[in-house]
Amino acid sequence: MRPFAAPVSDAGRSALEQFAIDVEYYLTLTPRQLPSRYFYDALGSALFEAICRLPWYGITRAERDLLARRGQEILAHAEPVSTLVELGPGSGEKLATLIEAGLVPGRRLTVHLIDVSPAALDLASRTLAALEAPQSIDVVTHQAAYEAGLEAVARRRGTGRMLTLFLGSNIGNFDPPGADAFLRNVRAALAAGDTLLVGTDLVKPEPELQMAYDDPLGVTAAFNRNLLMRINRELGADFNINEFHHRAVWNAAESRVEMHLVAGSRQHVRIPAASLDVDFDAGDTIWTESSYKYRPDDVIAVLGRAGFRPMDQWIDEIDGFALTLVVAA
Ligand code: AVJ
Repeated sequence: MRPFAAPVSDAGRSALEQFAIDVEYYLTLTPRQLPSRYFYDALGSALFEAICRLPWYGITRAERDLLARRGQEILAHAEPVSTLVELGPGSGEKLATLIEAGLVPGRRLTVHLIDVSPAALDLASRTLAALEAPQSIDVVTHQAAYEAGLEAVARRRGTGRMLTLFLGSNIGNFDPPGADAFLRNVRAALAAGDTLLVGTDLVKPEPELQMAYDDPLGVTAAFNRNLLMRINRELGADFNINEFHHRAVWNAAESRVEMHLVAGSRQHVRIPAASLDVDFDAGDTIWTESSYKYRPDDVIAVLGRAGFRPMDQWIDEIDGFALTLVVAA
């Protein structure tokens, strides 16, 4: 196996300039918000990896178990696969699990990893390099947003079938119109016959969702509050972190867990790099994340609207998690 890095990055603004622009825009909305994609600086990514090991957060474990137990079946449906693409590979462990579970020996495989974080791309590449695979695997990394990365893959893909992975319930961060639009763009970057595997957390009893997003160790709280640390560090702001508290709520009407940061006292915050001053009263909130939860049929429906036909669905009943395999129609 011979991984090589070929970063394909977005042109234009620097990531820091974009962060400042987004902070200015989202913090002046009503209600105040911050985009959840900014959780993942180095510390935020490490905190997320810790969340994945918490006994109360079942997504990662359920998905890994399904990939290990059903990987062979999944890949058999998608055959003959010559290209694997993962949107947001994280540590690369889930991809490695799938490859170990059932790739055809001797088959040449190209893996494209798409992520905005160079650290994630690095880690995932190394995980794949360490894999004892029965065939040679070429790894191509794309430091880009999912859609831009997929377009780059579409331009340089070889012949043969492509299986794209969108795992970890990352789709849960899109609101319903956003999920529709995103999946249509994914479909547009694929060829008919290509397959897509989507991992989705399922609607489950509220106490379980509450524990998953407000764990007794406070790791999720730290993950949430780290966003303000990042704004302090990168944009020169002076948020008093001690005075912002983590809150997770299940919004049943919208089928989503929301995370908020709640000001514990009055606070005047300066964010120089975003040319912004914000006043908080005690109890004021910043909405930092939505994690939409699906029913198994909802997943098929949203994928159907985007131009995919269902092939199979595997469900972990204990943790309430689904892997859904569809084919581009
Ligand atoms: C990575 C977006 C799937 O929504 O469950 C974990 C992020 N937020 N705990 C999720 C997260 C709080 C996670 N996703």
